Amino acid sequence: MNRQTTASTCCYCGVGCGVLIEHDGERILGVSGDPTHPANFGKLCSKGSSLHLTGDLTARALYPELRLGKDLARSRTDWDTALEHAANVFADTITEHGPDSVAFYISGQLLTEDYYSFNKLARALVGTNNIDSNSRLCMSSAVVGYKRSLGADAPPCSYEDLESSDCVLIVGSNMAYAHPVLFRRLEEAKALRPQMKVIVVDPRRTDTCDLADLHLAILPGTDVALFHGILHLLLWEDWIDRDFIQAHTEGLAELKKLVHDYTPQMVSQLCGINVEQLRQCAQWIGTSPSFLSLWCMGLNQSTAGSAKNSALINLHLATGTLGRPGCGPFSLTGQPNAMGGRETGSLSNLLPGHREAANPEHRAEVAAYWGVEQLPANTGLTAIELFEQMRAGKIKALWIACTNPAQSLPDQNTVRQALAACPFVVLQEAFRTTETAAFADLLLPAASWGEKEGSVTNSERRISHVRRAIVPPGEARPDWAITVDFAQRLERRLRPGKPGLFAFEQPAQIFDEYKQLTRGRDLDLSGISHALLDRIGPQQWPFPDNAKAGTTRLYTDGVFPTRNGRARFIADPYRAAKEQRDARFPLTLITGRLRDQWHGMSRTGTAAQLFGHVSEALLGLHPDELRRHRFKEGDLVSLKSRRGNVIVAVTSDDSVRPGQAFLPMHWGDRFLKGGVNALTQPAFDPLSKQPELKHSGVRLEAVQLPWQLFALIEGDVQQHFEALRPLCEGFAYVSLSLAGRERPALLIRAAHGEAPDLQVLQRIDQLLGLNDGPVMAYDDPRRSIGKRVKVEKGRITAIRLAGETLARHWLQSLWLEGRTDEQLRRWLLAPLSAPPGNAAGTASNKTLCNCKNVSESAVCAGITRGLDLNGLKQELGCGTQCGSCVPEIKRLLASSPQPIAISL
Ligand SMILES: Nc1nc2c(c(=O)[nH]1)N[C@H]1C(S)=C(S)[C@@H](COP(=O)(O)OP(=O)(O)OC[C@H]3O[C@@H](n4cnc5c(=O)[nH]c(N)nc54)[C@H](O)[C@@H]3O)O[C@H]1N2
Ligand SMILES: Nc1nc2c(c(=O)[nH]1)N[C@H]1C(S)=C(S)[C@@H](COP(=O)(O)OP(=O)(O)OC[C@H]3O[C@@H](n4cnc5c(=O)[nH]c(N)nc54)[C@H](O)[C@@H]3O)O[C@H]1N2
Ligand code: SF4
Ligand SMILES: [Mo]
Repeated sequence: MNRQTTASTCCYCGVGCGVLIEHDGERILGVSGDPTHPANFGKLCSKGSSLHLTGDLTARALYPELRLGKDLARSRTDWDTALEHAANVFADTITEHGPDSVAFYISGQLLTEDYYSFNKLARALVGTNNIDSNSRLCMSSAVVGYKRSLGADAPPCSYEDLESSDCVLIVGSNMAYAHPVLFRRLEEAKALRPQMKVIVVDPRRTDTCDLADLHLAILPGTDVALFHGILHLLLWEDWIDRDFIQAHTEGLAELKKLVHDYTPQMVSQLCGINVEQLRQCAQWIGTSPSFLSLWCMGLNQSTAGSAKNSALINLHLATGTLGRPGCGPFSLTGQPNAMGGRETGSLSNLLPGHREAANPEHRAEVAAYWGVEQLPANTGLTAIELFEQMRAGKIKALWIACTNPAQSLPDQNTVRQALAACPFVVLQEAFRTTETAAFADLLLPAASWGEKEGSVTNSERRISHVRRAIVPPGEARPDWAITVDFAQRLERRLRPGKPGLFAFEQPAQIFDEYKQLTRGRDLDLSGISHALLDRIGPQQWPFPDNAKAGTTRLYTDGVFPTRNGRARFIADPYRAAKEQRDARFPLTLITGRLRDQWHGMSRTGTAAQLFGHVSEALLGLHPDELRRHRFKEGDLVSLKSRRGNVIVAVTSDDSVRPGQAFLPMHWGDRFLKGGVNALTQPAFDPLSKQPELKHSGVRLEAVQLPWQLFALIEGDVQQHFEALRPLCEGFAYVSLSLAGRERPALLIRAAHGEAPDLQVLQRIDQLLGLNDGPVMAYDDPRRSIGKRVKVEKGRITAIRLAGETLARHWLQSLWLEGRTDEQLRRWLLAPLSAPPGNAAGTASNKTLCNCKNVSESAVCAGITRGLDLNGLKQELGCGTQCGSCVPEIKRLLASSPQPIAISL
């Protein structure tokens, strides 16, 4: 076997870590951190280091598939037929209904070259601004924040600022989970300089709080009030930088008038924190020599997202903490190339090179460069508006690439109606398993991580060359190649005889064309090429022609890219989140990320070990809230919002306050019937149009679902998933997950008001292989209770419990340990369903450390034996590789009674 290594980047978060892909040209065999990459210096988190375990080929889209009617199934076709058909439909639609009757919905996970091709296709060839990206759900408030306050969409900082800062404010970001390698860097910096102050502002007590000297658990949505309250104190105490304000800013007078009213008392009440905490926070921000802020979705995903961003930047302007080491407002980008999307202008209101679609001069510049007469002046639809218009029948053809809107957009009932109503939906996807795939008339298989080449920009403006390691599987093709091929075919129909706009054969050519559109602009990267990146490594823009190196920090001279060179204080008043708690919906639902899962889980959901940390969809409620509702751990409840409802199991979670509930964003309809976003709201920020995914008003209702099902089956997980999931459609509650490591298994939990038809159960048994062979079974048809366990070579390989499922944890642990014993036989043959002895209710043991496969119970046992963090690391190995579990181990250490030292 010819083992090789290719240096590339991780395809998950915006930290943009360098990875070394080990492969044989056809298969990826392993990954490790690239020690030379300046984003991570060799480190990877639990997601990055398990990349080679994900991407199960059986879940991949391998061939183009087409259907010619909504009521038909898609069938395999070839690329030529697929793209000719798409070009005909798009051309006919544009001719008949105009260019704005079609739209493109793309993604922050595309490469810069993919983005640029799509953008040129939509604006120059089709002639529409209906091209928006999932970054609308993610970064668009940060884009507006930077532009309004500083004049350009440019994060001014570098990762090294995390190391040199004296005061770091982490607000609306759970870095420990969402940007883990950067969080490791901060942990190390604080260990070296414990005097560094870390403040975390988050309604929940997350793992990120583990590093905090101060945690402000503000009420959801109250950030603007908090920032204004801090500024009020900064002004009052004179903790401001008058020289900086005088020389480099404008607008403080107006803002001063506004924040005058944000007294500590009022702010502490609005935010639900105490005045001392507020004062402490303001003091550290105002008196530390350097101040850095890091933020993410807790600020952006809000109906006040733009105001939150600017109110935070106000604090930097007031204290002059910008443009120097350890300082600045640093927006953490979510997706690996959210930045590239912004740079290439891939939001409906933007154009390449940080230009505006609404600006006639900008349009003329880009049109001239592209060699077309003009670019469209009509306002393009943003994501939420796009799906609303689609539902109303205005969008006749939609092209989706690298995003899963039937999982990730809010108000899924509307979104799914829109997708169903759209006459022609094209989906360019790497995995054929997503929720959106069900709506696709044409499915185009895309090459994915490790299989395609191009470039990405990470949170610190650093561009990396993404290299291909292996050939794409089946007939999958790189995104840019699909887009360019389609564009060439559409060109023949829409611009016959005119010179081609898409003569690209290599991604490097696309990059070279694109970069000229950045020349002379704030992000000037005209000096960068794929070849240069290969020579001198990843670089931070701006990097103009002839530059020797990239730019570490922006605005070091205090000159901002505004009309008069001054940064602007923005005086937006605090506005509460849209859905406040009320009598009908007394809880606020907060959504966010888990440590080991990525979004809709098309990739991470194929690796059983990534379910070890959190194994199923659980709604977190404060213990008091559980008690008030008279729910027990694990009870199924109906969670209702104004838009939809989902049945989900509850768990006790004291990291949220009473009155709040937390549900991870990852569970779409595939893994949890209905999916999280059936509940969330489409209301958006007036400027950024970013929806308020973080907060929705909800209520809990008890449900009577006495008939329960539990099934476990080893083997081809994907095949079982596809066969079994549709059979569960009729049940009120369905939750699927994976478990195990060496022998992965699919797990299903379902519940319903009454027992289903016998045939449904028989079908399920048949698929589980439980109708014949070495199966132990007990059925009590009178009580609709049945248990079946398949034992092969002394090991359990399949389980099905119907009626009730009290023994599921016990059976699952027998399966995991590869154990069968006399107890199992006796239990199986008895009418009793509860597990024997004290095994009752044993919860599944969660994996804390994914890299070293160390369970929570092993860590707890170690703590009881008196081990400290180092002892645990040495003895169990946990936390020694990626470090993602360290905050949690520390929390366990802190919460367990310390062994009493007895001195004699
Ligand atoms: N493991 C993992 N990592 C990821 C991703 C993933 O799917 N999985 N996705 C990537 C992407 S695209 C993104 S955008 C980032 C997201 O990264 P983050 O934004 O850090 O992650 P979230 O968990 O969505 O939200 C962060 C926190 O905001 C808090 N919050 C909610 N409401 C408010 C509020 O009103 N104010 C404040 N101050 N805080 C609030 C939540 O409690 C939550 O802890 O993660 C990236 N990294
Ligand atoms: N409730 C709630 N909802 C949220 C959020 C939240 O915090 N709460 N966060 C929002 C945010 S910040 C984001 S960024 C979105 C993310 O939402 P989505 O964009 O829907 O998330 P993904 O599941 O990452 O979708 C990317 C898709 O691209 C596919 N893919 C992977 N690689 C490739 C490739 O190379 N080419 C192509 N063509 N396809 C590929 C994957 O299989 C996957 O289906 O979710 C948003 N939705
Ligand atoms: S922090 Fe983790 S998920 Fe993010 S880029 Fe690095 S390895 Fe990938
Ligand atoms: Mo995101």
